[in-house]
Amino acid sequence: GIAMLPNLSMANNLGKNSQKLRVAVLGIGERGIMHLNNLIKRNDVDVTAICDVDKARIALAQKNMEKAGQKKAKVFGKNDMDYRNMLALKDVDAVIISTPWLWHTKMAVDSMRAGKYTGLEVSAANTMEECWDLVNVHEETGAHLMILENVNYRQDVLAVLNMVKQNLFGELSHFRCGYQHDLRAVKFNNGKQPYGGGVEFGEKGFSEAHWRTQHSLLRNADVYPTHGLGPVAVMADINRGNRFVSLTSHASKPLGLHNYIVNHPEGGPDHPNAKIKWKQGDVITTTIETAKGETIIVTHDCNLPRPYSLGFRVQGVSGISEFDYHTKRIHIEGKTEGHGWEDMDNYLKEYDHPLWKKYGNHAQGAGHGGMDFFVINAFVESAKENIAPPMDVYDAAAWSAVTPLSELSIENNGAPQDFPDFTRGNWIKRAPYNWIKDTF
Ligand code: A2G
Repeated sequence: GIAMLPNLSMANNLGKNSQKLRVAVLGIGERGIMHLNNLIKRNDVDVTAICDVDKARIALAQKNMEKAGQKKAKVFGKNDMDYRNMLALKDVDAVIISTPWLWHTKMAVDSMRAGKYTGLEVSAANTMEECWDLVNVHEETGAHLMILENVNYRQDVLAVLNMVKQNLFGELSHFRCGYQHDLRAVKFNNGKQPYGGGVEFGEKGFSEAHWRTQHSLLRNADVYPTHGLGPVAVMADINRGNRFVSLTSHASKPLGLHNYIVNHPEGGPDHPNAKIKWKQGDVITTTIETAKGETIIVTHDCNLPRPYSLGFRVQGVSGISEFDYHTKRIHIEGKTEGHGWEDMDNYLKEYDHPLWKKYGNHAQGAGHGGMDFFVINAFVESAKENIAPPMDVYDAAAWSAVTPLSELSIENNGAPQDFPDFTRGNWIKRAPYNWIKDTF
């Protein structure tokens, strides 16, 4: 544990009695175990409680904690509602929630009501009512909520944010982003392992196929907007001098999931799942307008064969950048020669974010190319001081609101839908979080 963190001076910000932050981990699936593994490496955190209804996942968590030399955590999960008994514990300061989407808001609301500093996985909320629940309960209780959007900490994303803050692109005008990830082998498996091997889901599916696939069956909406939109929202100062005003959304027809079932060796045209009519269109395109007059095109593309890409584009009066894992290119007026693209490597080096300069090497092992370290680091550091996190409840609500609003727009032939102002007018005077620093 401690030896792996040579350059971290943890514990210098702790409360008066220099206690460690006592964290409960709620949900220990594929995501929760990654958070647990990162938490137990830190010397400023004690994981005091864990909760999952699956005994095998509890056993895995206990094994990892023992290996890391951690004290035994209290165990919860004897039924679906046992998490509330965990939230009642006095020796829990903060809670990390990585559960199926339909549990997110319920659990986050209960956690804030129990006075816990709450970290909530993406996407935060499924309906407009849930978006408001998060905001209302935060305001009632004063308990903070951080949306755990790891992509906001991706190295290229933070470098481009640095470019934005240093005005490289000039006044901003347009963004593109999205979640473009072939999830067919995530949505279907054989009930034995998390990824692939069959065309089962729901009761017969394992891990995400057990609960996530249902959303493609029942909703024609961008059900997963935050990996793309989170980073763009921060670049555009959303909820802090700017806000999402309205959106329109369109969906292509649903072909991908049916096609996958029919062509899979474990499926075929006579497989019962081949009869299913999927509701979610394969490519969902949403255009958001902001108060400052920018537009943002958000794409949800998860049911067709394709390489992974969040498809970022940042454009302003002085230039443009398009970047994802495969392509990174830029054109800056007065800097880039000619009318073509310039490779972005030099810019990414020059504008590398202070956090990545400081912790980049250490973060590499943390998952998703390192960004998982930074999102947990920001959560822990904010929770230790009990201050508003970098990505707060208003961000969670505004980013997640794309799901119900895109659904309404698609249902109404692309009719515009207004975003509520979750900040109740305060977006005008809320100062942007200082993202360009080397702490969190
Ligand atoms: O695929 C990726 O890891 C996603 N994360 C995650 O959110 C989830 O959808 C997963 C599916 O198993 C990113 O794209 C950053």
